[in-house]
Amino acid sequence: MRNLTVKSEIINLFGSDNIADVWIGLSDMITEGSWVWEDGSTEPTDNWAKGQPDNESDNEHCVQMRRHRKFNDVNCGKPVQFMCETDILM
Ligand SMILES: [Ca+2]
Ligand SMILES: [Ca+2]
Repeated sequence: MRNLTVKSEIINLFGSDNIADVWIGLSDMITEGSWVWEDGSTEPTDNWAKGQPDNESDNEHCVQMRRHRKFNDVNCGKPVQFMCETDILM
């Protein structure tokens, strides 16, 4: 995610009430509590669902977006939908 504007647009696009549980490419696998996007950026997010991230059972290091565009850390092995980032060629 290259900037907050793009990130917000993606969240708005995928965060409808009809789409839930989508991987967003954010994790704290390297250092617990230090959230890093797939592109290596560390832009903070305030989209956490209430009580999240909770690192339940000390085993939640990947972030999914739930309904209403709220984020939750979950086990990285959980099978959910995902989104990809790509450059636009013009
Ligand atoms: Ca974690
Ligand atoms: Ca959680």
